[in-house]
Amino acid sequence: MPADYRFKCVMIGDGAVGKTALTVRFTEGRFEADYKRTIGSDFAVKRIELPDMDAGVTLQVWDLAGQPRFEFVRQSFYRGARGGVLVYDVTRRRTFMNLDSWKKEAFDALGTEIPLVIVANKVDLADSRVVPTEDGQKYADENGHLYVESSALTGENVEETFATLCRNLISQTKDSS
Ligand code: G3D
Ligand code: MG
Repeated sequence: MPADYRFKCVMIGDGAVGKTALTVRFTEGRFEADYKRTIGSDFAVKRIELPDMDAGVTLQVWDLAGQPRFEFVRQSFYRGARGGVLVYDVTRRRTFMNLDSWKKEAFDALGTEIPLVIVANKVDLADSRVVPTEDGQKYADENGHLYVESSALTGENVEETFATLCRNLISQTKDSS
């Protein structure tokens, strides 16, 4: 019988990089042009089957509506997270420069480091892209993170982002047991 896992992961990164779009695309299989009504404050759930690992994962994906203004909101957002999806927008270099501060916030709140997938989102906007693949890949390699290029708009690599994270979390769980 396949092994069964449950993980919580958090979507982090600057505003408007596509955290909600990726979450909705992944958990509901669709893209909405207008995200004024975002996923409230808690989480969406999605089941992922990973036949290659003989495993299935029930993944809780936590996404924040707006920026967390209060410490207690931040604490409950991060509490129990086993992995993170750290997103930037390839058309805005600032969002790439801010990756370190998001990492720090997450690791500080958790009191420990967790596996992260660095996601270069909006690759469909090829003409306005300013952060090349090499930069994102280099950042991920140097910091020991995974790296995926995605588009919530086309759906490119969205499943892969979460599957990659789950594979990593499963390996880590196996290592420590
Ligand atoms: P956030 O949750 O990180 O704040 P959102 O970001 O998911 O709300 O996305 C911010 C804006 O970027 C939205 O546009 C959304 O449609 C757009 N977006 C998200 N992902 C992609 C993508 O992969 N490609 C493109 N082209 N656009 C994307 P609006 O206009 O609704 O503000
Ligand atoms: Mg959002």
